[in-house]
Amino acid sequence: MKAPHHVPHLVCLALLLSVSPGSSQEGRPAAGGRPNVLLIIADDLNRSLPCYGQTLVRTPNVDRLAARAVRFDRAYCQYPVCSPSRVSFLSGRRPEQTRMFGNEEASRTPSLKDAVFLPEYFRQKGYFTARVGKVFHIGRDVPECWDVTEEGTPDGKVIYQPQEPDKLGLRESIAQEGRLDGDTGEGGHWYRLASAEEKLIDPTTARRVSELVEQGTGSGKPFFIACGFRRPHLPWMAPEEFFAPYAPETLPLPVRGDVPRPVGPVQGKSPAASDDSRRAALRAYFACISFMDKQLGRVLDTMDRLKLWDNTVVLLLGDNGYHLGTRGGYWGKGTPYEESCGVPLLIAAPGKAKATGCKRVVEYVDFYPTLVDLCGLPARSDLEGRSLRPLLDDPAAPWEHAAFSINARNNQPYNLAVSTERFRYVEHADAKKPAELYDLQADPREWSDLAGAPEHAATLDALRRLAAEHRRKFWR
Ligand SMILES: [Ca+2]
Repeated sequence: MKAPHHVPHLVCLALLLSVSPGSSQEGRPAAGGRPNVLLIIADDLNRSLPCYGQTLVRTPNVDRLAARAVRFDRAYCQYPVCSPSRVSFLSGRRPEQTRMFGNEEASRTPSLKDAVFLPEYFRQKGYFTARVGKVFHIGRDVPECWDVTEEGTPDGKVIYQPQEPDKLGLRESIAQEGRLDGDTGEGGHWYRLASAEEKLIDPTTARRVSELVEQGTGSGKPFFIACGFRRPHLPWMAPEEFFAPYAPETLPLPVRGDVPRPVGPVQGKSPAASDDSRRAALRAYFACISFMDKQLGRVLDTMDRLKLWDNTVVLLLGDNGYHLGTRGGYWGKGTPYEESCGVPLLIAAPGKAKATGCKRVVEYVDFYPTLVDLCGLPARSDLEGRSLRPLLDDPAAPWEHAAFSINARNNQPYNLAVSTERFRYVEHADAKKPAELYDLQADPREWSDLAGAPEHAATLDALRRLAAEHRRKFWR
């Protein structure tokens, strides 16, 4: 090794000027000035929000965030089920690459053995990282991503969904319960609670996230904090006050549309849920959105109190969409259609556009490169997706990209959906099932399949080629 006095003077000077103490090594505190990241995931939240036009639902805190954010009107998850969606956007790879097609496997699948997850990368680059609640799927956390990792449950233990009222000691608090009658998808069981808000998981999650945001702010490092709310995922459970604004008789019955019930992960036999039952289910889903919204408000209050908006990127998203009976009577997720793959996404970033919508088609695999870009970390070459920075600067910027979403059967990709600004193309691995084409502008519920319409033959052909290109690249 050369002695320092043998190094040319110019190089020494350059080194001195460009390297500040503590910033030159992996794992050391990042250089100052990097923004924080607050990633907020609401489980099974679809676009039933006032900022997306569903004005029956009350979400003052989502509204408040939307006033600071770009609202993406055409954002798509890559797989419309919890764990495959989350593992995809947290790894920056498509489900065909992660090979995560269900909720049963560990999040670091064999295909992700060498992958660096999004929060893991931020941690490596000197961020204080923490998660509370359902970020990876329940019980499928990746501990190496986090400095602090907590379930967000009142007793800190892992609690899966279906047993929640009993596991939380809430059996006595149930004022009313019900279930979507008829076998219409995932079942739709709901609980109206007489009280006990503070015994629920999401308030605990919000409180701990707020504390960790404060801790992160005082840590001397930028923070990456992920907040995973359970609601509005099933069981639809919330205190009475959140049901009260939604009188059943004021809720419009979901129109089923003259289309076959789509094939989701849960197979139904009879679409014949009663009107009362469907109204009760809709009410419970809306109540759970409002309940989640209140918890979101606690986190946003902390952002206000600590004056963090000027140096924090905030994302709010649903991990997948949710059908509410408007496609052939189906309630649930997992299908290749708009209400299942289309998701709400708000991004509030310092110095970027706010209180506006963006009609460009974006994908959840875009999160990873976007956050790396906005936070000034070294770009990675092993990621899918692209930085959304141009759209955060100008939501109307040119953007010629489609979104690809899949589901799988027997551990192999099955449906492939391609979304463009105007159309959705759906293909089935089963060659006997013809491809479908929908005009989302004229027919947002996708009730009218245009695949056989001569005037759309060129569109169908173009989308078929896009799908084939995608399959060639990613399906095996
Ligand atoms: Ca979900």
